[in-house]
Amino acid sequence: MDSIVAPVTALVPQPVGILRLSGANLWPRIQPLFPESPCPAPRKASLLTLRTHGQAIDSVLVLFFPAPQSFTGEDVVEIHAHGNPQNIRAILHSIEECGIRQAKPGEFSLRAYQNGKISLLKAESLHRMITAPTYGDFLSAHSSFSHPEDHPLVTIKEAFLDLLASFYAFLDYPEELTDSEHAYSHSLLFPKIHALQGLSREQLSLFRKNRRVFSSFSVLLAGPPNSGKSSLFNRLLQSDRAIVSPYPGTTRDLLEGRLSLPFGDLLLLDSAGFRSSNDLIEGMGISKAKKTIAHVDRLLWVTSPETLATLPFSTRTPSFTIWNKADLAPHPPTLLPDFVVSARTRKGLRRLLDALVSLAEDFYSHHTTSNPLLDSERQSQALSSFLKALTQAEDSLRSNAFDLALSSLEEARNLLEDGTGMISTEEIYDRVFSRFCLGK
Ligand SMILES: Nc1nc2c(ncn2[C@@H]2O[C@H](COP(=O)(O)OP(=O)(O)OP(=O)(O)O)[C@@H](O)[C@H]2O)c(=O)[nH]1
Ligand SMILES: [Mg+2]
Repeated sequence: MDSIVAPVTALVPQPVGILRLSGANLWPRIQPLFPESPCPAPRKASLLTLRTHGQAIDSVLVLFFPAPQSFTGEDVVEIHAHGNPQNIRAILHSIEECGIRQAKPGEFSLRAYQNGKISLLKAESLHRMITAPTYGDFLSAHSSFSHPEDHPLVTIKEAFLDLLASFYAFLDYPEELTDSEHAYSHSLLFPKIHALQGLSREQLSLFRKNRRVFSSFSVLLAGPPNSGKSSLFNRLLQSDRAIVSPYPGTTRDLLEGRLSLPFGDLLLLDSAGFRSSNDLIEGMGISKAKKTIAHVDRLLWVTSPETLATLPFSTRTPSFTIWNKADLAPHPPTLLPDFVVSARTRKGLRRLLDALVSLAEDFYSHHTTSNPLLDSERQSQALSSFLKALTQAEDSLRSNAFDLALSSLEEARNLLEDGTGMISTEEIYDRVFSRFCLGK
């Protein structure tokens, strides 16, 4: 396999930028970059001068993990350089000149999997650990990563193997068994099947509950045009992100901004004002805003003295009514708003923000679990198909069609093995690793 390299850290200005390399017999390949240094001692940081065509370009920390005691199972080198993105690009280029190609996303993890360093389930837990939107999700992924034996698919597989063993024993019963003994062992299979179905359904529903359009706590500003949604969006984010103008219909697309809070992000969304419009693009924005309402954790329905209106349809999304432009009229004539604010004078904004922050805190403390969960859509699909095959086996067993039951159980077994990582095809990269970030 050829040697690969990728930046592990983002290419943005920062104190340190890290490059990771993996391959067989790696040090001799990159030796030209460190002409005066011998191969660094394994797993010890060495401060070296990195040279391109003999010219010193940076002082870097180098870590060498010889095969097989490395993440990928091959020789791995990490170079910690000064994090200017231009510097990292230049070092990357010098490494490529040594005949080392840039890695594809997830290629390091793919090699770790191919070299038996991690199982497929562990690889997916690792991916979930890196991308987890909340600390609770991170802990859940971490617990699957460090205790793969507790992974829901492994627990289900154990219970399934027990069922399979009982089924084979039932099929093999000697002739001399009485009918009642036979019926007894037949009936023993059903509780096992039901327990497995319960376990699988529970995991599938937990996975669905955890799968959200917006992974962070999300708040949508919606309302009639010109009510001051974008002005509030900017004020809450303390940055001039959205265009504000006196012309109704200014905002078209959904705009996203984030407030980083100690327990997780608060995702704030600004949207197009609701009205009937003949403008194609504005209409698209309005329909996007309407669809988004169902996917957010909280709706802020913003009205103002010039644009008093109520939400034109009902929704299950909890909402606050905001009376904006209180500097023009301190009290709405009809509705009783949850918050009276003025984006212009900042009146009432602190109270609104405090309320949102406390909702976000509540969300992050309740909506996260550190219990092991399924890690990916792929696992969830495998488990759904397994459940179907299991239910088919149950039906066949009820009508004493044992051959059919056997073939459904064999199918269920294959599906579960697929889910836990016995995938036998090259599809594996496309299905699992290509979603990983670069350098992982
Ligand atoms: N007096 C007053 N004017 C405001 C206030 N908030 C916003 N405005 C003004 O109202 C106008 C519309 O503000 P926007 O923030 O663009 O309103 P919007 O709801 O985003 O409008 P659309 O994007 O068109 O739906 C601008 O001229 C703002 O300066 C406020 O609290 N008081
Ligand atoms: Mg706007």
